[in-house]
Amino acid sequence: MEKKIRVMSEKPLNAETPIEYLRSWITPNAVFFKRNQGEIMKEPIDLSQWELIIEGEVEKSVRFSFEQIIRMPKAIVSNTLECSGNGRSLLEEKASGNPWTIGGVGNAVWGGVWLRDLLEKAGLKEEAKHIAFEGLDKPLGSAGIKFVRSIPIDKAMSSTLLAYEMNGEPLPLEHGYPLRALALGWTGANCVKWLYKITVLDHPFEGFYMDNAYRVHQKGEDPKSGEVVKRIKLKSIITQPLPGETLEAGPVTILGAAYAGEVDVERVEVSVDNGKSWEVAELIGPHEPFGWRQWQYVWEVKRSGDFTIMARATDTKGGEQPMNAQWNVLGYGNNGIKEHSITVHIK
Ligand SMILES: Nc1nc2c(c(=O)[nH]1)N[C@H]1C(S)=C(S)[C@@H](COP(=O)(O)O)O[C@H]1N2
Ligand SMILES: [Mo]
Repeated sequence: MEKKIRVMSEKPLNAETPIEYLRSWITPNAVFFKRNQGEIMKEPIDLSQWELIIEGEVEKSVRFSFEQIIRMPKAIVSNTLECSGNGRSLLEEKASGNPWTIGGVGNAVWGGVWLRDLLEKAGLKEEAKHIAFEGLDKPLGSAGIKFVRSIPIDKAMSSTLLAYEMNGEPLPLEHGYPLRALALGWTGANCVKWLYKITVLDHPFEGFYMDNAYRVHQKGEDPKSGEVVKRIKLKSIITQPLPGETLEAGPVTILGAAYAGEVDVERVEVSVDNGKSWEVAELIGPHEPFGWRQWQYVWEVKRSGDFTIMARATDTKGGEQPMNAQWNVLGYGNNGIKEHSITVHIK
């Protein structure tokens, strides 16, 4: 059976993973969500034409061919990637942007090199504070603004991967072939695809995608005054049953995924009575840093009717998922328990 993704827009390509495919620890590349601001090249770039440039506040500018990169020590890590706007359409008060439900997230095993290994080859100057990434995609729209993003030096040196492999395949074209940044545990906006230039700066990069988009702000506030989206927030999603599904009474295995970005998920609890009582779910499947946890809870349903199911996660640092999301103009970081609840009908 051909795997189908839910396309929200073709140009640029924005598509989310259908809920059924979020039940696996690994999200298959074919249905892994795709989020783009610009136009993707039609053909993968010829690797002999590709180079990675590192310049700016460095001792010496350096260039790496793809061959040089794959000869370097390899890192293999799991990482759950989530778009900052994931869950936006579930907010009670509408927020502008792509109408993601819960499928603007996926977990993959990535192969690549640590960004710090490359930065060390260039040699960082004392002024080095932020690392800006630029990709080869073409901007859409008359303003012609490129998707350039920067991350703080600490994140770049501690836990940022440059990935050339995704779930055992060369990085697919839509996901940034041949190389992408992955600020592990941070939202997708910090993970520039089709990477070709890294600029070391003494300040955060200034531009539309840093100062206007990807800022958490309220109506009437200057976007610039809002916080930049960085860490993925603690969240639990329900992946089985589907919202609105009709089921027979008897045992029902409720499945879901919980993730906390840089932090580990400690516990997931489930309520089948709209939040009145809670039971602990079982965490199942692989357990890796930056990767999500799959969980299950077997619900013994004895009577018919409509039931609202909720899941709530706790992280190992004592963080708890909020009952309701904090609304903001662009609907970023929706991790509300209520917003992610589902209702099912028992026959
Ligand atoms: N060059 C480039 N990188 C980009 C983007 C983009 O538009 N251009 N979109 C970002 C956003 S907002 C997200 S959520 C992730 C999505 O990654 P994916 O399409 O591989 O799932 O890529 C990020 N990297
Ligand atoms: Mo995103």
